Amino acid sequence: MVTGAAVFSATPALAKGSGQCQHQICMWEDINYDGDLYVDAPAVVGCHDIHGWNGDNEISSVRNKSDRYTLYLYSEDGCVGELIKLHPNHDRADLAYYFVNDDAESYAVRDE
Ligand SMILES: [Ca+2]
Ligand SMILES: [Ca+2]
Repeated sequence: MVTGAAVFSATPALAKGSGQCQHQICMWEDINYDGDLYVDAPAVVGCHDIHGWNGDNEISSVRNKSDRYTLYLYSEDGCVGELIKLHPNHDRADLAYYFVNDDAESYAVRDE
């Protein structure tokens, strides 16, 4: 696990051109922060929907750019069914590596 994570964490710099987002919580359709940017939102504490038409069950890479808040992804709307947790200033270039690719339907921002 640790070895694989190190390999993935070395790649984000290459995807910088397509991987830009304006706010702190960012989720893309494709791995390596590419494809459609379905979520580009400020880190507001609480439960938030990923849009049901463009976003639900499509998220493949995620960034939590907040230096304070923790991000959780859930398999169902309403923050039900926790998939993965991202500490502040963490990202995941390929959610398939964590067996949660194309599964998220909502997310929560928490002050922990
Ligand atoms: Ca996807
Ligand atoms: Ca949703």
